[in-house]
Amino acid sequence: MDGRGELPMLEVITAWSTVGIYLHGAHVAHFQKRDEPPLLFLSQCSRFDQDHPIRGGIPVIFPWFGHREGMGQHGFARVKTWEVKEVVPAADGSVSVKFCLPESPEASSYPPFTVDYVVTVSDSLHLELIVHNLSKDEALTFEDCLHTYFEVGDISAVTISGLKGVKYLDKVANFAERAETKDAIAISSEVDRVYINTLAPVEIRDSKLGRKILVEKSGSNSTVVWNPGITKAQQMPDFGNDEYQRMVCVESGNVGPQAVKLAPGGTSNLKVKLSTEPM
Ligand code: TA6
Repeated sequence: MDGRGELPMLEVITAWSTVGIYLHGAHVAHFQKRDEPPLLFLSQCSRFDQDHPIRGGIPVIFPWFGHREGMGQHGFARVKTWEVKEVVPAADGSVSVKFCLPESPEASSYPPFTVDYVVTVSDSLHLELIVHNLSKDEALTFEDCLHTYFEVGDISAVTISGLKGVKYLDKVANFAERAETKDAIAISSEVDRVYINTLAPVEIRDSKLGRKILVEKSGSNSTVVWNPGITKAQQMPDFGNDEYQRMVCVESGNVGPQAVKLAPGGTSNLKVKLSTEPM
């Protein structure tokens, strides 16, 4: 079906939930369980065109995270039109959709690889990013991240737990290295942190919406926590000035010092499970 901006979108409806996935970036833009608010934040100001990433939902970041001189931010996968390989309804009522990243000129500086992405929808959302190094003799080094934007009732009534004691690079303080001291992280200004060497599940407690969001992962050593705050929000053309109050990103990947080095013929699997519970 046509989504916003006439970008092709796949809608999957299960007994528990509805999901909307754009082929543009294999971008999950919407996931909602029955009788619950949407899980994912999607900006009212997002662009929906071939040249720009969608603001919100779950951007697929590959093969680099962050800024790269002359190459833009957060890799090219999020602005490519992915192919749908298969849609598989399972006996338990869940549905899996498998996408693959088409070959692209931007990949020419890397050893040959394939990237598949499997989205499984049920009463929770399962995501798997599978990178395979086709080379027989060259290692493939890359960063990957599922850059999830969560919808929250009010950012000032949200806490994030599961990262206590974990070291992080604080982008707001010029990547200064720090250690998390809080059991429950509260957000009252711009936060942009790359937590390193952590496999831990993260829980987002949203007392305004009365729900807990659980982010479980494997094949990921980094967790990124981001909220632009008011000033950055005003500087972003595809983000509403007050939308920072209704979202928080908790991202799962392998970024910065934790880039993946994949041996010839090797495969990496970044898996994330997103689920909710009432508080
Ligand atoms: O993941 C956090 C971050 O790297 C922030 O620094 C901020 O730039 C955000 O991603 C959004 O990046 P984008 O390129 O989508 O504007």
